[in-house]
Amino acid sequence: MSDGGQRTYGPLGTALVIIPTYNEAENIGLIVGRVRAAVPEAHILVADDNSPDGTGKLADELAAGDDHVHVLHRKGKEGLGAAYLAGFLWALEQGYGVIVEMDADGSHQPEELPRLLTALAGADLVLGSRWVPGGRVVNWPKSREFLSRGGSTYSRLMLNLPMRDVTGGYRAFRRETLEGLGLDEVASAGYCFQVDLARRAVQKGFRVVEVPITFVEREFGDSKMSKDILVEALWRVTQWGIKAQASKLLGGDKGGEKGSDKDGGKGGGPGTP
Ligand SMILES: Nc1nc2c(ncn2[C@@H]2O[C@H](COP(=O)(O)OP(=O)(O)O)[C@@H](O)[C@H]2O)c(=O)[nH]1
Ligand SMILES: [Mg+2]
Repeated sequence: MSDGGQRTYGPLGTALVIIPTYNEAENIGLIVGRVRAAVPEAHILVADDNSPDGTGKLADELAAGDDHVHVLHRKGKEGLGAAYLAGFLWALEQGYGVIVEMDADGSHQPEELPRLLTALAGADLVLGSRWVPGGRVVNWPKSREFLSRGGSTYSRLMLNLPMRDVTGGYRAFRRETLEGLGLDEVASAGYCFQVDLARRAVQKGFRVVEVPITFVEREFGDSKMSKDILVEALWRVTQWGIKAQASKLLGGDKGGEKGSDKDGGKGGGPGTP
């Protein structure tokens, strides 16, 4: 696809912000407008799972009026992970240098994206983090905060990860990082997709940096969090943890899987313990 050399913008190349959507009709116009205003040079890919509320059609209308906006229509609801994987492949094919994950509902504020992109100059993967000093959540029920903090702590301990926010979904990757994660082996469908990518990045020795963000609970539409998604996450994280421990005991590599080809996980960066 030609767009007048935009793909070579900046030292890392043009950024593509991938926004997965399922029934986000009230949010899609707002979020696309905010991204376009906050980071005008970036492109956007809306990855819609054939939302019954017409989000995909609204995204098409936005794309028709703006050559920085693209839409990936998927057949049906297959989970956040599957939508991101399809978006990542599209991004790599199109030659983007930086790939960003962002929710559609305004929880990840586009106005904070320049800080994530700046941090990527010294990192392979930047995590927008709620659980480092300076990070916070706004309007989240205590129960949801407890679940999220618990999920991160459990993942950190089970998988021996250095980062504080393991489950967050506001992230910036260099394309080389995505190329090195082994995406074709990722099976996680729901939110444990984020844990899966984080552990892979650490195993492969990529430099992971956490940048504090303010996560704002959605005003419009409904959360897609469900019991199935939680069960998948708990099950997979536990399995990965047990496998990693077993292979350590049996004298396997540090990360517990093949592919630890670089020199171990480097947390580091702002706020990382
Ligand atoms: N394409 C796609 N997007 C999804 C799916 N599930 C959730 N999303 C999107 O992923 C983002 C995060 O979901 P959300 O419901 O806000 O989760 P929460 O913030 O954890 O409550 C939103 O942009 C959703 O529309 C899915 O199955 N397919
Ligand atoms: Mg949300």
